[in-house]
Amino acid sequence: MSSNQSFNHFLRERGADWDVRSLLYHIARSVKYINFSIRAGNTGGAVTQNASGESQIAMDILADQIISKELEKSEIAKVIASEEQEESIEFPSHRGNYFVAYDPLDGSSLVDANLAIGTIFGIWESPDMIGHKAGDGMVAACYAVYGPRITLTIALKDKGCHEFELNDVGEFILTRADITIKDDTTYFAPGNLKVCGENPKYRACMERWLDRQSKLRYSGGMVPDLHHILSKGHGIFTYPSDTKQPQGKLRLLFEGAPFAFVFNEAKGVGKTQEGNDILDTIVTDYHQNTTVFVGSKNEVKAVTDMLA
Ligand code: AHM
Ligand code: MG
Repeated sequence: MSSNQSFNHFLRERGADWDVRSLLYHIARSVKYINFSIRAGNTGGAVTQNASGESQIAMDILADQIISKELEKSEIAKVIASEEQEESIEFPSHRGNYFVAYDPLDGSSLVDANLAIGTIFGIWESPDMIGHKAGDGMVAACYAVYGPRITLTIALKDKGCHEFELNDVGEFILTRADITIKDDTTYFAPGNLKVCGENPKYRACMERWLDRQSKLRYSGGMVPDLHHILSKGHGIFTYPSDTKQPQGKLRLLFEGAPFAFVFNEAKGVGKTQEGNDILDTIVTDYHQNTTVFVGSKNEVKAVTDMLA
């Protein structure tokens, strides 16, 4: 689709309320700054560790700072939580009451290889998530893909899933409205393949895809891998648990829930390995992990049934 519709104009027409649009405005600004930094900045190796004990590169830290500053400026986010910071940050003076969780630079280990990476955001109306289902009060989710083109895909509660692209004057322009995905697929993106060594059921899923001559589309970056599914209109991404990571590797609030929300709005699904809705998981910790099975409905059901 070609259009000249700016994302703010489009979202206003879709009835997104002012606070959410204002948060998204600041999120879009942070995505532009992160993009500049990736193109011009330090893409070097590990410098430190994050809250989950994983390696951070300088870009992880810079992206995190860019986003927290922008969300502070918004005066609408009351509490923010980042994959790169152990503690959430509260802004008691902010007039808004929103909670924003974000992964500043997902797939940052791919930066040196010049593969596509992304940023993920979830937005909730209530500032306190602990003890609630991950989907309770969730009003929006979005993610940016830093690839040959820079895209921002935004899903709003009951208002669909839409893609915008950064143009050469720094505006996000609508490229695809109302993205939907089909129930069946011929694409697969199998994360954590090493699980095949310890879990014969996951190996059986692999063999099923090979027998069906499904097409492998896996980059190692969750954001571009899931954007592939939404762009092609079908697919499945899987990231099961293993003995070292019994709850999975990916984070519930920073990765699993935002994408489950996006896929629900696109008529797909986001499930755990047990076949439950990711958005029904009770939040006990901002950094808790989840297994992730997202994409085309029938395919996710077939695979989670096989793993049961
Ligand atoms: P990150 O948030 O530390 O970048 O980790 C998340 C990434 C996902 O993008 C990707 O799907 C997954 O880790 C791949 O992990 P692995 O290569 O360890 O299986
Ligand atoms: Mg991540």
